[in-house]
Amino acid sequence: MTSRVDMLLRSWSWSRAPALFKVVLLLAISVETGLIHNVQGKNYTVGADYVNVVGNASWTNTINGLSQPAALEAAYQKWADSVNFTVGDTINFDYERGQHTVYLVDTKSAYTSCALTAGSGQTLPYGTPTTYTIKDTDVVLYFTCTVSGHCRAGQKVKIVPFGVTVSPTPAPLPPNNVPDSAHASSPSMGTIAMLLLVLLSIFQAQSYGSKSPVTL
Ligand SMILES: [Cu+2]
Repeated sequence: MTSRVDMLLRSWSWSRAPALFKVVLLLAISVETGLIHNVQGKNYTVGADYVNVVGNASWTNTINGLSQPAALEAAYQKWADSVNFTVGDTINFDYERGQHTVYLVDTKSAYTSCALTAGSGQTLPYGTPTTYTIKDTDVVLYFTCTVSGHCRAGQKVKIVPFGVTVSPTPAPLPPNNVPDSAHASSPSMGTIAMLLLVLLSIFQAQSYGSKSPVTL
């Protein structure tokens, strides 16, 4: 089965490939296989597209300015269930400084009852946005806000990293809910590069084979 393509590729050797090409190819493979991707992690904004807010700050104690505790908590939980968090992923809490806080609660009971006493957790330092990066030791993360009444108003979210927490009736995700790094998917450059590399390895082995035996 010697095609014209086969003959063409036989004349090509990996060892003769330009160094830059090899670097690009290996980089593409690293990205595609997740070696680089996992180190960077993905960014997720809490409540994005699930919690309707005035403005863009989706870490809030109201829905469109109205207090709706049950609906707000449910919306945050739906958002959390729509994401598969893993190590290195960053959770963004988007809010105006002074309006809210991000409090990582130690226990489920403190989270459930909003009993946020001293020592029941820790406040994350403010940032634009305030962030939390998932660690490999994380099991369940309980987040809420320490501003008076906000926890009871439904400003709380439970995040289970690594868990398969797909909601039974997944809401359709608007395009802008997709994390940035996920936009560049489908048959990507990395996939194509990988196929090329496999092909080249085979043909290189064949061309060596004419001089000395090579086992694949
Ligand atoms: Cu708040």
